[in-house]
Amino acid sequence: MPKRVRALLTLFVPVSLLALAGCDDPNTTTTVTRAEVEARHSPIIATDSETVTVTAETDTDATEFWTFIFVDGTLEEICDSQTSCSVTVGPLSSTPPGGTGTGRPVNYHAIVLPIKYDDCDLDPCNNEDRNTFAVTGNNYQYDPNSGNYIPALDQSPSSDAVDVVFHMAGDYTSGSDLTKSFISDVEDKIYDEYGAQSIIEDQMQNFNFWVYTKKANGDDCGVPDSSVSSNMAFRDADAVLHVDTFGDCSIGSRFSAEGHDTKAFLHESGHGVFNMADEYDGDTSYFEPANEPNIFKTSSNCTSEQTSEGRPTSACSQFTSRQGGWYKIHTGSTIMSWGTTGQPWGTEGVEHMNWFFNNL
Ligand SMILES: [Ca+2]
Ligand SMILES: [Ca+2]
Ligand SMILES: [Ca+2]
Ligand SMILES: [Ca+2]
Repeated sequence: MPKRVRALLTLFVPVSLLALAGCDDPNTTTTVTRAEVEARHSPIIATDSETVTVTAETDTDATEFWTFIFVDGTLEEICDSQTSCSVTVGPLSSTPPGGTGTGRPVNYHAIVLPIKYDDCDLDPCNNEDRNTFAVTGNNYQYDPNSGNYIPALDQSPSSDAVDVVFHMAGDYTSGSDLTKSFISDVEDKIYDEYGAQSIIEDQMQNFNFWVYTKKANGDDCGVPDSSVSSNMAFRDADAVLHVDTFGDCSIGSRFSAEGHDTKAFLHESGHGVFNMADEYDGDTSYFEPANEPNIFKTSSNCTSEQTSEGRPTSACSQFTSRQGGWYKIHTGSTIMSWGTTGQPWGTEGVEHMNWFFNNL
């Protein structure tokens, strides 16, 4: 793009957006019914010596559209009718506007704007996604709040969103700072593990992800530094990532998982974030979730649910004789029977997940 055009757009985009939309073109007869954009960034938390790549994925039935990407208040990229649009910027300064301390939140947003359409069922006929992440000092120093937490992907009001806090267990490093490998593992959990489960990916806008700067204990289902209770009273779940491979578990809304890709993070999220019960026959503690349970404490609870859902009651079977015997309809491996990325939730699991997101 010529520099002059880019400069003009930088000045006039807010006004020109609407003026440019809906240009008459006798060669098109399109009606736009869908125009959505989702933006993401990498690294998930950037130091002030790293570049940052922002990618906007567009989902629209417009045949022609523009995608605009703004980072830190500046228009950085315009793409013409490309489903995926990305730009790399920085390194970005970690100096806050006030000039004191180290680290600051950085906003970016992507806008999709259909062009050359005849009708648009959307009002307005554009869509945007606006996210915030942190740029820190070289060792992940971040001073803007005194609560020892850093935004990794902050995108919705905490009162409406699932706020997941990542904690680094002591086996990542013997030093006192957060490490790049931990931050990279956090990014992997968000984009490549949650992001690979379509039910969660569809609801990604309803999550905020944070990193706590104080180290946690990876044992005993993950024990965060006790200061998190007062510093982040708004949080919904604590995920303690560790390097060593060992058996993980959850207690209430806290859980542990390997930082590398194992079954633990998704399965323990099923407990600690989504309040689902285990679906395997083993040494665990069974319970029937109050809403849309994924397992049942009696055969009749299972069969009456199937009857009310119009499914055959023959699907119900006892999957364990432990703790009085528990019942299920799932078959094969599921997230709550195992937890490998990409595994299904099962029919009752899907109903529970849908209930969860419908009641945020
Ligand atoms: Ca977003
Ligand atoms: Ca929340
Ligand atoms: Ca494990
Ligand atoms: Ca159900």
